[in-house]
Amino acid sequence: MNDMKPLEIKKIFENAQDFLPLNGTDYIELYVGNAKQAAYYYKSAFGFQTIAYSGLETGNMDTVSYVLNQGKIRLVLTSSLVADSPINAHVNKHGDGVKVIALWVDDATKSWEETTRRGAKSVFEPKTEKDADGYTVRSAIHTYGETIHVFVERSHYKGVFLPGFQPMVDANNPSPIGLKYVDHMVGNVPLGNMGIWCDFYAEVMGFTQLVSFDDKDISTEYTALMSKVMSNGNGRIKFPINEPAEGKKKSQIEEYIHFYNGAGVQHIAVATDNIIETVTALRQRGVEFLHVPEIYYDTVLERVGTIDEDLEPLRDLNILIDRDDEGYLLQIFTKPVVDRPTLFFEIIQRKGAQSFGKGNFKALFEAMEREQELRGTL
Ligand code: TYF
Ligand code: FE
Repeated sequence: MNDMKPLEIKKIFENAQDFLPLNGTDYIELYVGNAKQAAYYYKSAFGFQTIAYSGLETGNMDTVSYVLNQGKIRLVLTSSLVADSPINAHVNKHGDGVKVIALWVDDATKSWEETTRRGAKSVFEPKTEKDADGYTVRSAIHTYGETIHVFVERSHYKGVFLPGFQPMVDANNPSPIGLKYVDHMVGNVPLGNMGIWCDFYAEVMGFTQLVSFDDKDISTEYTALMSKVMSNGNGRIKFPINEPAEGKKKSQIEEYIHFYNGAGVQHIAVATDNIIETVTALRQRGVEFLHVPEIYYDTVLERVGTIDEDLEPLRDLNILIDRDDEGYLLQIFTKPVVDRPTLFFEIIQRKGAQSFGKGNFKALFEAMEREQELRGTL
């Protein structure tokens, strides 16, 4: 410590200060072809409730957005009302997909200054938006592909979402099915780009690397991939970044990159306190999940040891189990929720474990390959 140069000490001090404190995920915005119908899907299939709206009726002549909520999760579904818009271009290129991962901060101006000073490319400078319920400050930077991070400062706002949105009460709102918060969001990037984006999260956003998987951990016949998990200081934001590993046939990551036409969000993992109830409800509502063969359950308890749940409902629902030093986790993956084989959801219940289900990778990726085979994209 004593023979450290002043610059090194400054760097450590800066990191300890956490130049980008994040309170959590604020919202996830998808650009979609038909927001009204997408909202209906997330409501009826996933138990989200409509809370706010922006569109023609609110004086917005260009775009329409439905804001859905469940637990702490806010999903925004946005479509264009006009031709030749950036939203249409996005949908044309990527299909329906995640445009914005918004992060809740105390100071959106400082968040923008600190990140752009470290090399982030600005999308928009800090701007104040107001209505009768107060004001918010938002700013935004680019991340992988055409995905962006919006910093949202909302301590002076008591409205239901953001200025300009009107509350939307829907008598047909479904009851929630136990989705609580965003656990992590995964980005797929092209071969050779994982390091670039991990460095971005480290240098520009002050994140640290939690874990790293290489193709020895996660190689099946086709799906070789590399993955590194980046996390912010308080651990509320976790962004695994995947890239295809070299020398294999078409891995699921390449399939994604092909259909998404570049890097983008691959999956949104949402936490539940009761995965058996949540997945039962999702299946009843028609959500489709990847299927892992029954044989997985013959040996799983030998691998993970004793768990609180009965194995039978987990087997019936096809929920996967993994254990690490800190505890265990239960997880399951939906099939793609959009037309292209791109975006999907993970439902996860953590019982101590803070890892990502490494013990399930082989079974999971083989299940994904069977789907690829059906699509003829393997
Ligand atoms: O987020 C994770 O790391 C786990 C496992 O293409 C995983 O959910 C990793 C890569 C992938 C799909 C799932
Ligand atoms: Fe995941």
